[in-house]
Formats: sequence, structure tokens, C-alpha cells
Amino acid sequence: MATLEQEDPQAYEILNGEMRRQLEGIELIPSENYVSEAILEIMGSIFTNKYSEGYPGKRYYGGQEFTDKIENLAIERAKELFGAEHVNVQPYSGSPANAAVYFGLLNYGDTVMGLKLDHGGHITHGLPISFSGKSYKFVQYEVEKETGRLNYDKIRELARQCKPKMIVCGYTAYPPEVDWKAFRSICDEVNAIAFADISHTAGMIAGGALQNPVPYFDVVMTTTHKTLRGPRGAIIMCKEKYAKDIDRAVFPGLQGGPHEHQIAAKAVCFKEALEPGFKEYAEQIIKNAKALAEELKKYGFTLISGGTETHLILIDLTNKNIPGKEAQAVLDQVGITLNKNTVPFDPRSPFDPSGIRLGTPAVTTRGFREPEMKLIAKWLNEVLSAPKDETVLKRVKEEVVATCKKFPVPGIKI
Ligand code: DSN
Repeated sequence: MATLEQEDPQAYEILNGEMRRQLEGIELIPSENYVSEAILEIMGSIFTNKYSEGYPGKRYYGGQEFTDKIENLAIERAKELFGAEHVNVQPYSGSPANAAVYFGLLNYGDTVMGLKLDHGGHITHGLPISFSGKSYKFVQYEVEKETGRLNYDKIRELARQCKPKMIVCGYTAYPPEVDWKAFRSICDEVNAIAFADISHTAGMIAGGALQNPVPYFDVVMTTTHKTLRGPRGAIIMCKEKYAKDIDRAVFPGLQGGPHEHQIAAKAVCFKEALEPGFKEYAEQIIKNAKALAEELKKYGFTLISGGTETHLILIDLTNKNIPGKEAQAVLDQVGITLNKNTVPFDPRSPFDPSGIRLGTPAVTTRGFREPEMKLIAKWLNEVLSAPKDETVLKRVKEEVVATCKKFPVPGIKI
């Protein structure tokens, strides 16, 4: 970073601060991760200089010899990784990718089913104030109050009543594994397009640690920067019969020039995910999450759905007498990063909800294993039991920094 340091010391200093934060803190936001140095290199490469509207072999500008090669490489690797018939690697990120799926396969006003945001869905799964809720008639399903889990019989019943053209499955705050076959059978019964948003779980699916919906589903979207551990971005996978509609919706329907530096980094990400070590990483994410969940339960934390089968844990802090916003802030002070989150049927607001959401992808990448999960649970308990005790906060912060020193972060050398 010597050139940056010299050319723009102000930006360099801010970057340096973020590097230190990432290095000395414990990252528990379940949608975050650390990419490899190879991915950082290609993301920061001269592919960023190139415009390449269109698709490989059918571009609108000249000079596409290498952009075509890199985009085709990303496509072929993604197909191999997930067993997909067709892949579009151009979506800038998850929300634009979901917009493209709807735009390509639905008409405005069509009925779609998606999980409610405060039950673990996503803003693009039908939140009334998002483009999804405004453009389509979303019917929102829920998790069960008693179990925190999806009730597939109730979802089937709702689908029979509202006859959706599409059902969206895939979540941002749902700890259990999803039963893709159950969804496929519901979609078949009501003749709906089966659409899976696997942004959160794609890494474990690619690594074989969770079931893969790609063989059963019509369309599957994933971001590439969460458990998949690639650059920020997204891909859409679909059956061949939807390929043209999806491609036209991405370009020129919604996007202009694809970000080829990002696509190049997706290609590297998929190569890494095809390597044997990725399987071990995928399995360890879940082992770590389960170990952390068990420890948290010993300290009396209330876990939505009773635990986890994936990478994430959702805690209702009501019995701990500390709301999610305050918990997030005090944990930030000791170098533990997670996010406040609504819990299903939350009586509080999304700005100050009852819960927190945490997960193990980033710490697993960093090399944390079950012994470190015990430490994290202990620190969470100590800090959230005494959020105003400066002595406790100071000690935990020191312990967090000391532990982090033993686990390097790829690409950070300070
Ligand atoms: N922001 C992502 C998450 O944290 O789950 C969803 O897009």
C-alpha cells in the first residue's frame, strides 16, 4: 500500500484503521468473511478499467479477449461447483440479482410468497417499502412462534390459498437447515417457480455440508461474499429454460457494464471453493456454530429455534434484560462485532430490537475452533451481564486482542 500511503495519506489512514479493527477484533456478523489474498489481488486489478456490456462473444465494445475469457472461466467454475445448468455471473450484488430474477420471470403485480423480514427473510423478499413489496403482490409467510421454525404444512396451505407465481426460499436470520424438497413439492402442487436465495448458506452448500437446492429449484441466487468467501457480488443459477429471461433481465434489463474485476474475483473464489480444503472449512463453520450455541445455552441465552444447524445463531436477549442495540454497542467496545436483530414476533422495533444475530464463517476462516467458541460464549456472557462494568470490559477487550493476535487475517499485515 506504499503508493496509496504516499498519494492519499488520508484515505490510507482510514484503511489502516479498518485493517487494525479487522485484525484485533472478533468478527461474528454471519454474512461477513475474509477473502484470500488472491481474491484481493484480482479485485484490485486492471480488470476494473474495462467496459464489457453484453455477454462473452456478444459484447457491445471492442477489446474483450480477456474479459470474455475470465467471465467464461467464472461461469464454468460456478456450474461445476453447484451443478447448475446456466449461470449469470454479472449481478453486482444480492439485491440487484433478486430484482433481476423477479424482473425476468414475473410481471408487475404477480403474487409471490416470501418469508417476512422480521422472521428471517430479506428486504428483497417482499418488504412493503422495498421495490419487491411495491412491484409485486408479496404474501409473507412466517416461522412458528413456539419453535422458531418454518412449518411446511402451513406454507403449503398458504400457497394453495394465494396461488403464487413464485415462492422465495432462503433466509438471512434462520438458524435451521431448509428443506428444499418440501418447498419443491409445494411449488409443484401450486405450479409456482421455485426460487432459492442461498446467499447465507452458499459456502456450506458448495462444501457439501448442507443440502444443495440447485438440482431441484428453477432459479437459485447467491451472493458471493458471505460463506462462499469471495468478492462482494452475486450470481444467478437457473434451469436452461429460464436462461434467456434471466440474462436479458440482468443486461440490459437492469444493469449496464458488468464489473469485470469483480467477475474475475468470482472466478478465483469458485476455484478456491472447488478445492478439498473448502469442504473442511464448510463443515467446521457448522461445528463451530453448534459448539458456540451449546455454550451459549449453558449461560442461559435463549436461542431462536433452540440452536443452529447452519452458520448462524439468533439470540432473544429478553431474559438477559439488555436490548439488541445496547448489546451490539457494548460488544463493539470490546472488539466483538455482531448485529442487533429482530427476533420472530418481536415486540420491539427493528432499530432497537430484542435480539442479536451472530455466526461463525469469518472466525472459522481465521482458524478459530471449538476452544475459541467457548471463549466467545464466556465473553458474551460476561459483557452482556455487566455492560456498564468498565473493569470487565477492559479485561475482555485485552483478552479478545490477545486471542486475535494468534490468528492472522488474510491480506492484513500491519
Ligand atoms: N446484509 C445481509 C446480511 O447481513 O444478512 C443481507 O443482505
